[in-house]
Amino acid sequence: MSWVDGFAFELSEEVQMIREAARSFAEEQVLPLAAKIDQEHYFPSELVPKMGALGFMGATVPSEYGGAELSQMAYCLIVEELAAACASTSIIVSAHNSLCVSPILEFGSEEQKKTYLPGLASGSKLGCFALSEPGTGSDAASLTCSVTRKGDEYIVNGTKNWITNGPVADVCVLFATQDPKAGYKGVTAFVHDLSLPGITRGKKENKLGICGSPTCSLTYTDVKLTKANLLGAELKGFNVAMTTLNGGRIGVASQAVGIARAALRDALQYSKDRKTFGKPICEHQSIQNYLADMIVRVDASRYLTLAAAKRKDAGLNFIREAAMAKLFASETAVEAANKGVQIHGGYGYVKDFPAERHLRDAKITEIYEGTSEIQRLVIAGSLLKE
Ligand code: COS
Repeated sequence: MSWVDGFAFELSEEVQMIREAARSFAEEQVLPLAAKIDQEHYFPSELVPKMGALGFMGATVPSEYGGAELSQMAYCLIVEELAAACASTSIIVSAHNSLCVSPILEFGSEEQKKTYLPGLASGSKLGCFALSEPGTGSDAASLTCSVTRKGDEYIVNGTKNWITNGPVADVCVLFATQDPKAGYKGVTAFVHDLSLPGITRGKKENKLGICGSPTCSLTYTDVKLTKANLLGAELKGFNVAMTTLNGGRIGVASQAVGIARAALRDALQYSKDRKTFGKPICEHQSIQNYLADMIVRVDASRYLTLAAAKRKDAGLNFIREAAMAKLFASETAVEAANKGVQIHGGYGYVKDFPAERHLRDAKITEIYEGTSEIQRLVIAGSLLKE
């Protein structure tokens, strides 16, 4: 077993096979595209159907809806493998699965599952999640995007922000408020096609990292939805959002583990190739200290992440564990990527080497699907409740 696998958990034969398949795909088909994806802000559309065929786009979806019916643990390992090759590709998959497919699976009617899941699971359709707004991020209950019921129709007006996959998505899980004064008790969730009249996509955001994962705003102007679009019950949308984000945080934690692993992989190789003072820099103690700190945190992050996934698979409460995994893994990704740049010296600061990309890619994991500050609130809140 190599350091890349880590020591955490005995994996079933099936999960090991899935990890191997994901690793082969990531190394052979994703890694060679990673620099182009980053530098040209290139959305790797050719990878999506391939990942659909491998079961990555409907990882936990039951086979009756065209999915791969995998465990959360297997899903986490797929996201980690993809992230170790290309962080952009991993979040395209993770946002699609965790934030669009999962709430449809968990809260959707039979009709909605039949309508949306087969296309999403095959990769012929891409999903997104519209919760944040220009003035609403961490304070997720203070939505201003409004929904008004008129007979059997729901009319939506407002703007949603930071929509991962937004520029290319086909299906959206949307949150809007029926009563802004009611806070979280006014929120209703919907699932709908993005081809509906009245929806406009904003400009593609020019981001620091994960540059191949396209992000935009979505503006709704008198968009007509019906009961068929209601995801869960009216006014129960905040629960849909929070439940979805609890799961999403395990996905982001897996992405962060993958990025940290990539930073270590590249720094380790560089430290063997680069010589100073007459020997490879990996023979200097200061570099060894960095490498040791990196692997400890990578393994610990994976351990926390798979522990949260295991609890989810077992049907146990995993809110605190998911927040802990995301918090620790995302801070690990930033720290490992930063050390990776330091080990590369000047070569870490230029785009000829992937070290600087890992640092730019890592930063977002401390921000999206709940900032580190929000994760600490969730963790402390759960302690105080006990
Ligand atoms: N999982 C399930 N339910 C949750 C929850 C969680 N993690 N956090 C809160 N809830 C429930 C509470 O139990 C409560 O429901 P009941 O009244 O039925 O018990 C309800 O939600 C409101 O809880 P609370 O009053 O704590 O909500 P707040 O408005 O204070 O918000 C935080 C709580 C800050 C934790 C929440 O807004 C949050 O997670 N914000 C981050 C949002 C985010 O991740 N945005 C990124 C978007 S994706 S890029």
